[in-house]
Order: sequence, then structure tokens, then C-alpha cells
Amino acid sequence: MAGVRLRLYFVTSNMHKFREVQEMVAPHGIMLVHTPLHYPEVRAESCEEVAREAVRSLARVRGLKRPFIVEDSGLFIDALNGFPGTYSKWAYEKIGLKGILALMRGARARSARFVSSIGYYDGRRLRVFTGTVDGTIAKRIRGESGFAYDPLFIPKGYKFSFAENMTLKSTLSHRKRAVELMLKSILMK
Ligand code: ITT
Repeated sequence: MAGVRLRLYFVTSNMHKFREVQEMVAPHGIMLVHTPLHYPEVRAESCEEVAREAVRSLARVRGLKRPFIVEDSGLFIDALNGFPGTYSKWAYEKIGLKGILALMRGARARSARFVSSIGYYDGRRLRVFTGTVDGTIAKRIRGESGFAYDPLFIPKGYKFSFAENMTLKSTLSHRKRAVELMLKSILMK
């Protein structure tokens, strides 16, 4: 990449997340470096807390270059009292999209939100940036692009699921919003 301003180490096992964030930061001269380190995830209700604790534990890891980021995200469905929330990965693996649709059978209110919290650490300060996007849960699996819950999520004000329209996802996703907040903070110096 020509004109690299910053190398940013992204600790994640999820290449979908990695590629999404890479596309968002590259135009700003940030080279995102994939860092496949495993870290323990705390049990918490909010993505913000999970991301904060992940940074705290990774800050003690010798040899992990800085600045680094982690990202915790999830789908919070109102009719299910916020489930799967911070257990989104687990629920996706255990019951999948069909399982979520089955839990939603008969639910009138289908509102939900995607949340993304990026934990950032430069060796001095720990910062967490959280982005959200509101929407509704589709009545069936819609579209094939993206990953995990994208075929179920229809952002507010639109008719397509994220999996049916990736341009929609890349412009207004929870991750995009969290990345924008992070960029504002780290590039404004
Ligand atoms: P890490 O290694 O970065 O932790 P992960 O996949 O385990 O990767 P999380 O613990 O943050 O990440 O789990 C988030 C889950 O929420 C993810 O695995 C998906 O099931 C779901 N999810 C998050 N963002 C999503 C998105 O943009 N589209 C669809 N599903 C998403």
C-alpha cells in the first residue's frame, strides 16, 4: 500500500470482520495487519465490556505490536430480550438462522440492532468505540452475501437484508460506524 500512515494490528479469528475493517481503513492510509491470537472472552451483557476486557488481557501479551484493536459484535433482538447479543457467535453455531427464526415465530415486534465495539490500545490509552445499526429481523433467510446473521437483518428504512445488498452493509453497518468513530479519534491528532 502506498503512503502507509499507520500499521494497525487487528486481533481476530474472523476473516469476514477483518476484510470489512480492512476495506474501511485502507483509504485512510492504514494498513491493517491480521493477528490471529486467541484471547479469552469475558461473559458480559455488552459488546463494549467484552472488547474492553479483551484489550486489558491482550495488553499484557508480550510481543503483540501496537496499536492493536479487537472487535466484539452481536445481534440484539428485542423480542428475545437482547438474545443472542454477546452470545451471537455461539448461537449461530448452535441453532443457526433457522433456529433464530423459530424462536421469533409469532413475534410481532421484530426490531433488532447490530452492535460493534472496537477496543483500541496504543500502549498508553485504552479506548472503546461503539457503533450500532437499527433494523428488523426478516421473516425468512434473505440473500447470500456477507456472513452469519446478514441474511436476517434488514436495516431501518430499507427493504433489503444486508446479505442482499452489501453496499448497504458497507455504508451503514455497526462496524462501519464503530470504525468511523475510531478513525476520527486516531487520525485527528
Ligand atoms: P473474534 O475472533 O474477532 O472474536 P468472532 O466471530 O468470535 O471473532 P465475536 O465474538 O465478536 O467475533 O462474535 C460476533 C458474532 O456476531 C459473529 O461471529 C457473528 O455470528 C455475529 N456478527 C457480528 N457482526 C456481524 C455482521 O456484520 N454480520 C453478521 N453477523 C455478525
